[in-house]
Amino acid sequence: TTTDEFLTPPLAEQVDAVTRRYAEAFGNPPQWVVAAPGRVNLIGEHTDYNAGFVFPLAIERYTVIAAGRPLRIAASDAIRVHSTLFDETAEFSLANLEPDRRDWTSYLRGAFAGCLERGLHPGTLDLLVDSNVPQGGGLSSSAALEVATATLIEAVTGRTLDPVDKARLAQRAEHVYAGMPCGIMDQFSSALGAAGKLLLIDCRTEIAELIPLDDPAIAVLVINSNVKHELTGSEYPERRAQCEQSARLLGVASLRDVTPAQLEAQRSRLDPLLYRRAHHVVGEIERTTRAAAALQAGDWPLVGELMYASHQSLRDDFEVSCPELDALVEAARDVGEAGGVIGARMTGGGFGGCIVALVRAGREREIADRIGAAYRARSGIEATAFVTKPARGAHIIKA
Ligand code: GAF
Repeated sequence: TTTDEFLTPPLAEQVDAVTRRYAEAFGNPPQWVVAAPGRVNLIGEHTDYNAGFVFPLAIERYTVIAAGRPLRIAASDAIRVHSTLFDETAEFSLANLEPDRRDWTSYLRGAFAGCLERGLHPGTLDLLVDSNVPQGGGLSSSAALEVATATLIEAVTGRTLDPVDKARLAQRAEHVYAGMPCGIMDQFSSALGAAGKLLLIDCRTEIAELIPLDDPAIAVLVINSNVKHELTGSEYPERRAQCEQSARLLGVASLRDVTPAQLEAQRSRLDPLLYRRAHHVVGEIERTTRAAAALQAGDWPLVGELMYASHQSLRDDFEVSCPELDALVEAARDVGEAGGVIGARMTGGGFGGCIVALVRAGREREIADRIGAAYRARSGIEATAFVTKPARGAHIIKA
């Protein structure tokens, strides 16, 4: 496997680089610097918009934004933003935050709009945005950008948003400005992530239980298939609609309200396709709470089994996997417990992106290499991999 910065560079280094680049781009040092992470989901996929449980962690990969007041004469509501990713500078006005889905500044504009609605008025700013969250890899680079923007506005205005409300604001930006009807998991993880902790989020109450993942013998390995099938755009809303329709036919507010036994008893109310969709969701919600309990008990074989079962269900019942993700998970399974792999599954929305594997610490590189070699032989594609610990959520670095 090509190890793409297998060990993530410390956030402090990224912040130094961003601070220097801000000064180069805008002529003075930044006044404010903030960071918000991406996330990887250990288990609980396509359950968030069904009011179910998810079990993600924020990762040590951050979107960092540096900001200051413009040196030049600028309109009082002008926002100028430079992206290190696109090496591009764009400008927009706080007086006109209409959604334009083709524009990369949409995520920022959506977060600005949400903050203005809540009475946070930052005024004119120069921004420099940098990120080492892989783009398009299903690791919530867009949520990191939305949450980082809202955090920056908190820093500038000296106001604090309730972190769950900040996640909702960022989720709404995704809905309205990116046209993606996502659940709350990604923005919640970025806003509320905690070092050394997984978040068992109850998406109905929007309350998270922090569960330690600090066993030094266990590591989280993320492997990127480096493919992204352009299906997510149409398939995600379709899956969401199918879940809602299933809930209606079963006479409940959401699939969270159905147990596996109830689903079996009422199977005849759903056509075979809707049954499979509901079967995934109802089973996945149960797997997620079981995995959280197993992880706390240190029952690693059970955690692994539940991860593989989750993948299979996403592949066969929910149909959001793809041959590349299946190949990576199979390769992980072939390495197996004897080779140090506890469990693996696709993570995020699907149709490409990453798998997450829980592995024995100290063997991460060897495992990534073996999985990468098998994947290359099968697909001809180079995977990229990195290890991460559960990371701290969005925070202000300089104010
Ligand atoms: C995407 C969405 F943004 C999340 O809300 C979640 O539904 C996930 O897919 C699937 O679990 O990341």
